[in-house]
This record gives sequence, structure tokens and C-alpha cells, in this order.
Amino acid sequence: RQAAFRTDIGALLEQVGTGKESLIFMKRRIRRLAGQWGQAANRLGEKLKRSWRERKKILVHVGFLTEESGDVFSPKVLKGGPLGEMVQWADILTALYTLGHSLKISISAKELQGFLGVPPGRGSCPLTGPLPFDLIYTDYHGLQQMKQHMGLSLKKHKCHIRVIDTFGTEPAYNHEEYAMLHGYRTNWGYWNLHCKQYMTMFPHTPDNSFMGFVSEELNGTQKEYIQRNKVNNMAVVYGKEASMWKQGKERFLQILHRSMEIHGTVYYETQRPPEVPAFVKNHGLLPQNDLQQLLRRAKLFIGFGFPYEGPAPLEAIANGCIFLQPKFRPSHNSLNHEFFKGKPTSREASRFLVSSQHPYAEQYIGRPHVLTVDYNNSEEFESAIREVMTTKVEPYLPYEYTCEGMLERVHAYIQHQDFCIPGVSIGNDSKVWPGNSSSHFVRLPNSSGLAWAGSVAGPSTWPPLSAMRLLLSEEGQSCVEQCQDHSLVCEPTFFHFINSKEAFTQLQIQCDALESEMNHIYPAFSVSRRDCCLQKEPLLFSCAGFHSKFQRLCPCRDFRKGQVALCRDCL
Ligand code: U2F
Repeated sequence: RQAAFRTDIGALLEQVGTGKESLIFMKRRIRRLAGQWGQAANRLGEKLKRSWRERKKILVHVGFLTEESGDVFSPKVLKGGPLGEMVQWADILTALYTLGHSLKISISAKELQGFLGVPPGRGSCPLTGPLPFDLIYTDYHGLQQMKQHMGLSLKKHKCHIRVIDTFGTEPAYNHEEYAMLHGYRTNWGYWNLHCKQYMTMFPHTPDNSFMGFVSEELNGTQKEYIQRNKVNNMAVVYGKEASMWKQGKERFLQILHRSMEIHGTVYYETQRPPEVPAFVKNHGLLPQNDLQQLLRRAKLFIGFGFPYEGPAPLEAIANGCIFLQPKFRPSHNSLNHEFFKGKPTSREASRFLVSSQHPYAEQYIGRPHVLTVDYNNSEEFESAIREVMTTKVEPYLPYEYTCEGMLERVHAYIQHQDFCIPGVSIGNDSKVWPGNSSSHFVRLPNSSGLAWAGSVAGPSTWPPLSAMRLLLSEEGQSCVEQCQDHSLVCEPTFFHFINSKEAFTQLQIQCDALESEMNHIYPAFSVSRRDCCLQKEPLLFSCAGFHSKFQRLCPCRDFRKGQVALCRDCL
């Protein structure tokens, strides 16, 4: 069953259903971006010409939109509520459909049951036969519903599940026993999945897979046109809900208003919301297409700290705006900020810190498109506004947020990620280190670590082992940071291959003792005790973990320019 690219989205639109505002929003988006997806499919088709793609049977169960989960999102679609999640699900559906897979979509527990073929009230293991799908994309709500309906059979089939999880889940929070014992309890449960089964909205943690979404793409003519028609003193404020304008924003708006005309897209019922000053031209919540038109004219898109990590700044930058946003010192996380409380992630490793409203824009895009400044320092704020007015920027969209980029990434995951293989899969404690060793690594020049030189043995060879670089972190440093210091990215899949005494030897570490324990910072070396510590539980292999007294063994890899999720030889 070969998968063939699809460019006509008619059948997908029919499948999405109708009625709820959330579905209407998603369908409108799918329709609006259809041309762009079609062109991307043709380009990727050319690129992958010879490779055989298997057509998978896929179920997409959007848990947060089900009545059973309370569906708090749909009634707020037209009232300034979060749309980011719907943007992402619309794009996931389009990507899977465009790639040519066979798709079923469910947004109720009843549909879920029907598609899975589980008759109600069949005891604790209702699904006795094989799972009728190769892959199931869902979210935390959906996972909970699947547990309810599948009972113990969920455990048998969970390697087929992918969880769309905006902010991500770190290994220490995912492992039930460990989370309970070591203070990593959360509101979202401990599912003991392989952490790469969680898929995020931005590439914030390499412990998870980066799913993403797409933004509008412009051709050369459109770019030129936009640049010619930019209104140099026009600003649009990021925040579609009045509450996002509260708490001392007026002072900044006043300063901004001295040099720029300010526009807003804040939802209101009958009157201007009191939080929005009279000098702001408020358009009310706009349909996505109209917002894009507004952004095409504006020079500045300005954030005031919330919402965190949404799609809108990427859309603004893609339409040629400069994005100005506040720096957070200290960074926000689950310990110091209400919004992140109870989320299964610490966001403590640098680069993945919530160091500003939109860390991806700050760290992956940066100047001249993104200015991240201390809003409490009026001089810095004013100088940023002057910079906006005097800088010319071109519309910019990172490749990983284009349709082709997303298709390429999702295609690679579908063809290569397999969490059902023993040795890599859930809770399996087997050691994959392929026997004895000394030829398995070679030292690279200029202290850039060790490269794999052994045979490519074992089942878990995607990403390919040729991409691996073994490095040793500083004390107190995570693998996220150590890899990043060498312009690489941490690749948790490779931990299996470096969790051995041989890896320490090859790094020229002399171990006085060797122990093996369940700990999310292992494999690691305790400098004071000269202990080499191995990981006992593969589910706890973590890029994010660090400890002031340990140097970590870090499996890093290269990545494609503009596509951090994939290594150079990953396609
Ligand atoms: C994020 O959700 P939000 O919905 O608050 O994210 P935004 O960046 O505001 O953008 C979502 C979409 O809303 C659209 C815009 C974006 O694609 O085109 N939109 C619109 O259609 N009309 C308007 O007038 C203004 C915007 C994030 F995505 C979620 O995951 C988080 O839960 C949430 C809270 O941090 O922030």
C-alpha cells in the first residue's frame, strides 16, 4: 500500500464535520491554506521521488474538542479564546491527509469507540484483537478517554499512540513511579510513554518530537508588494482577549503611541473593552485572513507577555513585521508562574527556558525580525521602537514552519519512528549496547566529541548512528546545553548506545565505581566520588536533566538547516 500525495482537500473537509465553531475555524483554515499545501506536496514529492512510502491507517482523536472533556475551547473561538491548538490540529490533519494516509477523525468518545471497535462493557480488556490502526494521534484528554474505553488493552497498544502536547512532557514527569517518588507530580498524569511519542508545538525540548504547525508563505512578488506598502508607523498589539491588556500596559502603549499608530484585534461584545485605551484602533477579533491583511501593512507586532508561545508572532514575521516582546528575568516556569503550574515540564535547560513571551522567536529567529527587550527599562523600550522604525526587514518564515517543512518532518516520523520495537519500546529494560566496544567511537578533532564508528547494529537506528556525537557535559549542565554549545542537538534515541561502561572509557573517564540506578540525569559521572552511573530505566533517558555535582554523557546529533527535528541523513 503505497501512499500517494493528495492535493484536493475536498474529502478531508467532508470528514472534519461541522456545527462547532472550532470545526468551522479549522475548516476555514484548511480551505485557506489548501493551495500552499498542494504546492508543498508537489515539491516534496519531487524530492522523495524514489522512496517508497507506506500508506498508514491513522486515527486522529481530538480529545480537547470532545463533549466528554468539557470542550471549553469551542465556545470561545469567536470570543478571543485560544486558537493555537486549533491551528495546530487543522495543520496536522492536512499534513496527514496530504501525505496520502488513510484517515479517520473522531471528536467524541462514541466515535472513538466505534473506530476502535470496542463494544461497551466488555470488562478490563475490551480490545482483544489487533488494533485497527497503525497510528493514533490524540492529546492528553483523548488518552484518558482511550484508557476508559480500552482498559488494560491500552497498555498493549500504546506504542502506536502519538500525543499532541503543546508545551511538552519531560521524562522525569512521564515515568509514574519516578514522578511520585521524586516530586514530579502533575495534572496530566504519568503515562510511561516513550517521550518521543509526545509531540510539541515548538521545538522546546529534544526529549519530545517537534510536530509544529504552518504559517502563511509568500512568493517573491507578494514579498515585494508587501515591502512597498508597509506603513512605517503602524503597530498591531498581540492579544485578542481584553485580559491580555491589563496590568500596567497603558504606560507602554502611551510611549508607543508617541511614534506609532496602534491597532488591536481585541474581542468585544458591544462596547470597547475598558482595558483598551481610546487611542488604539480596535478592529475586534478578526477572521484569520483579515488578520493576515492587517499584518501585511503593519511594521510592528508587539507582545505584552501573554499568550505564551502562540502562532501569531510567526505569522507577523512571515508578513514582514518586526516582533517586539518582553524579556522575562527570571524565566517563567512551573515553579514560579501560575500558567505553567502542573504542566509536566520544568523548562530549566537554557534555550528551552521561557526567557521571553516567545522563546522560539527570540532564540531561533532573533534580530532583525525579533527584538526581545526589558520592558521595565524605558530607555531600552524606546530605543527598540526607534530601531523598529528605522530597520527594513523582509518577510521571513523558518523552513520548519512552511508546509513543505512540516510535510517533510511528519513524513520522516511516520516512516521511521517505531516505538513498538523491543529494546526501544516502552518500559523495556534491555540493553541495546552492541557488545564490546573499543572500535565503536573515534575521537574527532578540535574537541568536538566522539563519533560512532561501530557497526550499525540494533533496531533503534533512526536517526542513523552516523549522526551521533558523544560529548561530556560540564557539572550542572544538561545535555540540551552541552550539545547546543557544539551547534548540535541532544538526541535521546541515542542514549541506548552510550549507556555503558565502554562509553565512559572512551571519554577517558576512570571510574572508581560503576552503579546502575533509576535517575533522570544518568548516564553521568560524579566528579567528587569518581562514580560512573548508568541508567537503569530507558524511559528516564533525558536531555533536559542536570545536577550540580554530575557531568552527563550526552548523545548529540547534527540537524538540517531550518529543520531541527531531522538530522542531515534522516530523510
Ligand atoms: C497560544 O494560543 P493563542 O490562540 O492565544 O495564540 P495566538 O498566537 O494568539 O494565535 C492563534 C491564532 O489566532 C489567530 C491567529 C493565530 O493563528 O491568526 N487570530 C485570529 O484569527 N484573529 C485575531 O484577531 C487574532 C488572532 C498557544 F497557541 C496555545 O497553545 C496556548 O495555550 C495559549 C496560551 O499560552 O497561547
